[in-house]
Formats: sequence, C-alpha cells, structure tokens
Amino acid sequence: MRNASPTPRTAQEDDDFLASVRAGLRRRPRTIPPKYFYDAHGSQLFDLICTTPEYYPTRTETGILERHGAEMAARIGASCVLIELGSGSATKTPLLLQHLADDAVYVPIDICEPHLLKSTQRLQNMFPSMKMQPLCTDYHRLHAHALKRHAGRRHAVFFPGSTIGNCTPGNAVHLLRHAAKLVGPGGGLLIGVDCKKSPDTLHAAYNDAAGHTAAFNLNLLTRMQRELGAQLNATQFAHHAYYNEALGRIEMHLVSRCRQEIRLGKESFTFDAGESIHTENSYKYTAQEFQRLACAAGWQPETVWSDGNGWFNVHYLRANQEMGARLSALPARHGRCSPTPAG
Ligand code: AVI
Repeated sequence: MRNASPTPRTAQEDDDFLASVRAGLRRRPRTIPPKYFYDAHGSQLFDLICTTPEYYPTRTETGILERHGAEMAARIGASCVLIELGSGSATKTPLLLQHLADDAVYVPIDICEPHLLKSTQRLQNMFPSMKMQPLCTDYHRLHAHALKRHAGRRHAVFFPGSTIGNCTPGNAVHLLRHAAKLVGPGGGLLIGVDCKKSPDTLHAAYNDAAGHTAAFNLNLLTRMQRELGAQLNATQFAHHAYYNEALGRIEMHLVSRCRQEIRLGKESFTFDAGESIHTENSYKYTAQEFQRLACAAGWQPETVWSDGNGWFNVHYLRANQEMGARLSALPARHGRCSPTPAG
C-alpha cells in the first residue's frame, strides 16, 4: 500500500481514516497507522525519500536485484505465476521479470486502481508476450480462492521494499502466513528485508537533510485537516525519528512543541509539550531473525542475497508442504501493517 490513490475517496475510506485517527488519539501512547501517510502528496514524498542519499534501502535492494535477478528467477522457476503484493509503481519488478520466461504470468496486486493499471501497462509494454493479470484489492484481505490458479506452475509472492518491517513482528507472522496460503504448498516467497546496522546510518535514513521524511510525517496532520476537518496547528508539531535499539526498530513520531489541542468533530485532544503521536515503526532484522519469523509462518528458508555492506537482504523461501496444507484449511486471519506502541 505504498502508493496512494489520486482518485476520489470512498465514504468507507473516509470512515476508516476518521475512526483510526479518533481511536489512535484516544489511546496512550497516541498512534496513527502508517498506511495513512500515502495520500497523493504523501506518495510523492515517499518517492522523493527514496531518491535521497541517506535513504539507502531503495538503491541497495535495487542493486541486489540487478546483480542476482537471474538467480532469483531460476530459484522461483522461470514459468511461474509471480504475485506482487502492493505493487505500486513496480519500479524494481522489471529486474526480475526480464529473467522470467515469456509464458510466466505476472499478477500485480494494489489497492489503487489507476496506479495499478498504469504500472501494469508500462510493464506490458516492456514485456509484450508475458501474461499480466492485475488485481485491484487490499492484499491483506485477498483470499487465496480469489486468485486464479494456474495448474502445474509454481506460484510465488514478490514483496520487495522491506514493507514487512512496518508490521510488528506478530503481525509480520500473520502476513507471512497469509502469503503462504496465497501460493500454496511448495510455492515461493521473494522478500526484501532491511537489516540492523549502525544507529547513525539508520538515524540519517529517517532524518534526511532535504527534509522529505519530515514533510512525509507532517503531511499526516495536513491530511487530517483537509479530509477530516481536524483543527490543529501543524507548525507546532515536529518530526522525530530515532532508532530504538532495544526493539530493533526505527520509530517515527509527531511531537508537540507546546501545550495545545487537536479538535476533531466535537472531541478535543490535549497535548502537553513533548507529547507525541507514534506514526510508524520500521523493524530491522538480521537474516536469522527474519528466518525465525518466516519459519513460524510456514516457510522454509532457501537463499539470502545481500549487498556488500550487509545492509539489506533479499530472501527466497519455500512454503512448507504440511504447513501450507494445514493453513489452507484455516479461516483467513490477516496481519495488518500498523504500529502498536509496545510492538
Ligand atoms: C515503506 N517502508 C518500508 C518505508 C520504511 O523505510 O519503513 C517507509 C518510510 N518511512 C520513512 N521513510 C520511509
């Protein structure tokens, strides 16, 4: 759900945003889920973040895919069905598709239809013989039965960008379990995961000198004003991102610079100076830590590709035969990528 919709929002989306903000501001510590960063402006800001010298994940993962894309495609099986979760603008996808066979099927899944159709068209132009079946839905809610099965082919999920890091570890296990159900027993998962590293490097990545990450965080307040009619003074909040080493995660907060109020409808929320709204977690995992989570979700680790600094990993895993079979009998319970205070 990286790239947001420039299309009119539905009443349901408005209600979700309002309900999430209201519940999050009532809670202590206060929280708002990171999925609300991605309105049209927030998505543009995220794209800018990815171009900054400090934000290493995008270019590091791209480098790994450039170097090892052929091996990854061979692992998956060239005539596969590749399902990309939250495909957005799918900028890294060609690095993999170029090594798949022409009879492979690509299934990009994204909640934003215009974005999905535009990026699928771009990829179709690049790979005219490849079958592409875009699916506009929230991948958390997608049931395995809704996916068209292609008999005799391996199904594999592609989930780049370390978006899994925006889930708490517990929710990451739920989401990985969901991915196992989507591909079925023996299916594959190719997933990008940001690694633990020097706190200085991490701090810089979430506090870029150009101020794009700060603008991205603060845009949440502007969005609340515009879409929910919230009364607040955005200039009296400051972006704060730091590495919580004990929990292995970057935390992003909006910190009140003074005692003030946010008004939302008839409700008023008082902030003391220094009090914050927790807006995002970005968990960082060693290869072993991530593999432990994945094993708990029914995956068997196979290969890990990394960069020269060991800053970012791309994992390939295989869905367990028994676990896959057992999970597909379970009712759907899907992890959500939202921050919780203690994670
Ligand atoms: C989308 N996600 C993986 C990004 C991250 O690094 O956690 C979102 C982001 N937040 C601030 N900068 C980038």
